[in-house]
Amino acid sequence: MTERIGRCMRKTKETEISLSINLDGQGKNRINTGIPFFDHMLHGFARHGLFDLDVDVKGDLEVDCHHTVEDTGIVLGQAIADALGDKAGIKRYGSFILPMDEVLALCAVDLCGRPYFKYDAEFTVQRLGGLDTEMVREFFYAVSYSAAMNLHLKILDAGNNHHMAEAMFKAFGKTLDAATMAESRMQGVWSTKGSL
Ligand SMILES: [Mn+2]
Repeated sequence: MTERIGRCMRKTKETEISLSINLDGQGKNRINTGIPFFDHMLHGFARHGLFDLDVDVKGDLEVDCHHTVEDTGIVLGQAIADALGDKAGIKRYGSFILPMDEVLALCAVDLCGRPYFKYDAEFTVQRLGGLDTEMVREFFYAVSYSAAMNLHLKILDAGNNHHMAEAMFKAFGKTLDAATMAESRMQGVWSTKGSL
C-alpha cells in the first residue's frame, strides 16, 4: 500500500486550520487547537489509532469553542478521506468497545461513502476544561459527514465525564485504525457495488 497521508487546510473568518494525518503512523502528534482539553482528546485519538497527527488551529475562542471544535472535525474528516483515496484493499468496517475505569464506550464505523451518524452519550457537566461537552457530539458529527463515513458512538456505561469523552475519542481511534487497516486478501474495493 502506498503512503496514506491526508492533508487539509481551511480558512474562514472564524477559524484557520491546517491538519495532516498519516494513517500508517506511530501515534506521533503535534496538536495545538488552543483548547488544552480538546488537544488531550485528539492526542488520545491519535495515540490509540497509531496515527501521526499534526493539527494547528487558530479559532475565534473569544466567542466560544464552537467554531474551533466543529471546524477541526470538518478538516479531520476531509483529511481522512484524502488519505484513504479510493479505499481499495482496506477492511472498511471496524468496531471497538473501550473501557476506561467505570466507563464503557462503543464505537462502530463503516467507511462506506455514505455519511450517517448516531450518537448516544449524556454528559452531566456542561464543560470539561475549555471544551463544552455538547461539542463532543458536534465534533464527531462533522467528522462523519466530511469523511462520508457511517459512525456510531454510544456510552454503554456512564460515569466520570472526563472518562466518557476520552473513552469515545480513544474508541474512535481504535475503530478507525481497524477499518483503515489493509486486508491483503482483498483485491480492489470491498463492496458488492464495486465502489465505496
Ligand atoms: Mn484524561
